[in-house]
Amino acid sequence: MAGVDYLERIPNNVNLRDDRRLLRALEEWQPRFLDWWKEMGPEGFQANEVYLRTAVSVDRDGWAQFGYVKMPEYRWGIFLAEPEADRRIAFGDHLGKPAWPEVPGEYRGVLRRLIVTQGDTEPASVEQQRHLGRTCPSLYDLRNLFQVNVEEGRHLWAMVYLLHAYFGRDGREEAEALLQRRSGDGDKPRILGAFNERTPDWLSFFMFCFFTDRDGKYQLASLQESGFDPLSRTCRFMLTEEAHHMFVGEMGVGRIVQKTCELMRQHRTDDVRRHGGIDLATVQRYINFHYSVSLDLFGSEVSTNAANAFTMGLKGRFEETKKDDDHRLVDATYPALCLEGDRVVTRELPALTALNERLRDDYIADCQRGVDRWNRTIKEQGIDVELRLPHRGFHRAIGSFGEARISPDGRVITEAEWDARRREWLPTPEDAQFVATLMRPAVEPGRFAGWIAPPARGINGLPLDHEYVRLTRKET
Ligand code: BYC
Repeated sequence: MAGVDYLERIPNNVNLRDDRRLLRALEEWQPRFLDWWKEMGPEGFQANEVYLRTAVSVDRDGWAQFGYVKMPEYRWGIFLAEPEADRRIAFGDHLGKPAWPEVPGEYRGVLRRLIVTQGDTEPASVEQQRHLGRTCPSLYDLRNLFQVNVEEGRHLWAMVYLLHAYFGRDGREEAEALLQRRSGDGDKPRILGAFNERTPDWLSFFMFCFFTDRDGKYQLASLQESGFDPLSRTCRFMLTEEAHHMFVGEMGVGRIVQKTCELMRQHRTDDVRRHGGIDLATVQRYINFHYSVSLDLFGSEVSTNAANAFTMGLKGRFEETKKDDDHRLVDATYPALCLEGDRVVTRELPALTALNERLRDDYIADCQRGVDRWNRTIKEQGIDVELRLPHRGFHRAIGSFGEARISPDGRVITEAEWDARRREWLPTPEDAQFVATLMRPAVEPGRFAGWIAPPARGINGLPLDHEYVRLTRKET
């Protein structure tokens, strides 16, 4: 095992016991984290045993151990991937120099901002999802929700460790503030837009895991390239956990689509609402919403922040080390879709300032692969409908498209057309009300709500009717 110390109050593989000052600071933060978890984490179920996986090693194989845990007793801790011997900075002005074990003084502010922005999303998502347990479609799904939640909690720990260990007093203050902001709060909202939206039902939850957690994958993959080695190592390990969250999203939506298609065939109708299913038109509107707010998370098409973070060696591109260019991009260009008057055109932008757009392109291609798999499910059922990602300019708030109205098929449209058609394109209050009527808990082992198909297999080789969350004990 790669040295995770579980005997300590804070499990870790960073020799915390040898740094008394840091240990004390984190031990002071720990009860405040637990207070936040109890106040803002999953509502109810805190006294129930949940079949969770816990990290016991950062090795590629077998880092996870499965067992029943009450969520407040989950072993949140600090796990960094193993250091790479003689790791070098792979891009920007410091290309080829040894990776930094400490924060370079001149980049302190920029680096802290990146870490705080990343850290802020983690508790935000737990807050957004806190009421979902009450309406779970099965014990299997309930357990997956809680697994995602505790791991987002651990990702908060990962960023808080960096703030405490490397940013002194400012870092400690930022770590406090991460527990003070609240998703959707008018006075102290979370930093990024999508993390202040509501996740009121399980369709939204699965969409969030598919689209918004996938932004996490691409942002973490870019931060994993960082010249600041502790950030790189922590992101490398976080990415192994992130994969499960996207799996939950893709399978969740896929299982809804599967069930919808079964109902369409059985009743020979598209209107499966009458039969307790979620019609594909509604699924499409939820895709349109969650995809567009997640696209905003990549920032503007042209960004000097992104250019600076790259040039400074703090945030690279997705799979930076696999690219065979000069990794400096000073003279390079990158084609990007932009709004010019009332037309959407492709322009060659300076590659450095177009880094957000490039990452968004990687993300879009990845989303498309998932949508293709959902469409295969539909086709296998002999149904002639295709789910689609809307145009990247649709329903955007950040970047040049934020200034115009774009239809899902990429036309610049008038405000009047937008008003007339937005109900076709985005979830309506009636959609949300309908979906809410389906949200009735299915909590008997092996039972699944009528709007979602069971998964192909259970967790860790266990059967589908396993009691993944023990509800025998009274909820708190
Ligand atoms: N909402 O230069 P620009 C995850 C601000 S998800 C509100 O275009 P930049 C997870 C921006 O801050 C991954 N504000 O943007 C998923 C800037 O403000 P200032 C989270 C926004 O800096 C599910 C201004 O607009 N990680 O892990 O190039 C569950 C101009 O912006 C938004 C990260 O995001 C927005 N959507 O890029 C749990 C990585 N977008 O400077 C977890 C760290 C932009 O004018 N963050 N703004 O005050 C970053 O790399 C960058 O900050 C961003 C923005 C990519 C977010």
